[in-house]
Amino acid sequence: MSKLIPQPQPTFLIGNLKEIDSTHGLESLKRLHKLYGDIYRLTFFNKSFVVVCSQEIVNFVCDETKFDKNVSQALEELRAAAGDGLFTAHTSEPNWKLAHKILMPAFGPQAIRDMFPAMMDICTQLILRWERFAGEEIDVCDNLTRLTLDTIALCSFNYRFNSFYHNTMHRFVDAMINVLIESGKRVGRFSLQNTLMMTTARRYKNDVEYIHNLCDEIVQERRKNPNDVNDLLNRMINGKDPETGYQLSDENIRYQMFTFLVAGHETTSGLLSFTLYYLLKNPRALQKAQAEVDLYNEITVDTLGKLKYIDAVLKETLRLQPTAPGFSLESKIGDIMLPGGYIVDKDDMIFVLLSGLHRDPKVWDQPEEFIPERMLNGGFEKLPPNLWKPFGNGQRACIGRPFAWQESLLAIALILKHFNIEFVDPSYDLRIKETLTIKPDGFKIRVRPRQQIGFLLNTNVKQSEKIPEK
Ligand code: FDE
Repeated sequence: MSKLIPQPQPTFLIGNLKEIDSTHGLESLKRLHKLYGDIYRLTFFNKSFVVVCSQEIVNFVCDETKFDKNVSQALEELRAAAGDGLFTAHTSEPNWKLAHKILMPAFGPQAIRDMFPAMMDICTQLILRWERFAGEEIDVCDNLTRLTLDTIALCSFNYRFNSFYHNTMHRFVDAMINVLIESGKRVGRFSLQNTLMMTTARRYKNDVEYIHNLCDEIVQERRKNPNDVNDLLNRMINGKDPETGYQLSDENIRYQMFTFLVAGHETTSGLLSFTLYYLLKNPRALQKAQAEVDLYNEITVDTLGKLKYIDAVLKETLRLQPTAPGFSLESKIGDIMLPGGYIVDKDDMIFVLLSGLHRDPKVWDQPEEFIPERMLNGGFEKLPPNLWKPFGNGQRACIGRPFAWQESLLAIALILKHFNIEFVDPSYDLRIKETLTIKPDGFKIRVRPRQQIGFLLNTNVKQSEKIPEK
């Protein structure tokens, strides 16, 4: 027996648009999850979308023989800047497969290890800056966004934004944020409205152009001064499909660069910010994480693999705050019945709401609590499948996962090794800022250097090793 998917009462023409707060869309979806349960339908204008929140249903839709990534309307809008780059491409577009094949090896284990020195370079800039700001207020997201943006640009394109050396963020960041926010807003407007809002439309166009020009400049520079480094940019420029010999076009390279700069820093900066937030809210976890880094005098690429507790902290943070808050799917085989007897058809966009999945009380014990221990020793891998999906699903899952992981382990390890951290406002309660991704809003900390600091200036002498004064 099939059942009707619950839906709030739609309004003529705009459907359920009024249910969604335009700056806190995710909060609206969470609210509707509480009201309507693990599956509900929303219609916007003439589009229908089905939000799924339980492990049982998500597990079903993660079957790639039946479902594929859906390029949602928000992603469709983003194609003005990201075109058929990996993130915004339909799986059926030839450029998705081509780029996937050519670029995958750039994120393989050896390639990621080779990026360690560049990651360390940028992370060291953060540590030095925080040392100078000891005791002062630090805006966490701002600093960590500088870190992740500079890291992806240096590792992938050997380009330096030098964000830590400027007061304001690079113009690229403003342009990018504007493009992300505006792409989101365009979804909630009639297309005529989008055309009529001329100032907004002009700014959008200028920002996209600025981003593309910057990408083109980086490519031209590399073509003028080629090197044999095995980085992402060289793969984009020189990589060939081994079977067909096809290469990425100049236009597609530009789209991929924008894609990697965006996907490679927004989500990771959110992850690191939420991690510090949860550590501060859970002093015992903070203590354990700090004790773990203190086992090592130096943080090398090999140390990172041994930081099992911090690894668990990152995983648990992504469970509670998946910084890419969901992903979209569609049926490949027409009408299909989901567990519970609900039928979706081929035009329904299915949205996996990760805040629902990651807190599904049927599969997670104490789902609202931050308990990194549950992620230790294979943790959730022993639980039912597809209950933790912060990196998406299957062949369309995140290509940057190992990159983001190494970068995050390194950042958290270095921060905890060198500083004691505290809230500026101990009563701070999590507020969430949404663009396409989520970040803590207004989260500030103070840092105090710990005694053994000084490695950067090569004065790596522990207190106990100092020559005693007579
Ligand atoms: C992807 C991704 C995803 C899926 C989406 C859909 O499905 O729609 C997700 C969920 C994600 N991703 C998430 C994340 C998180 C973090 C932290 C990250 N992510 C990071 C990163 C870094 C980098 C570089 C990246 N990332 C990138 C990327 C890309 C390119 C993509 C697309 C892929 C394909 O092919 O599709 C993604 N990412 Fe991420």
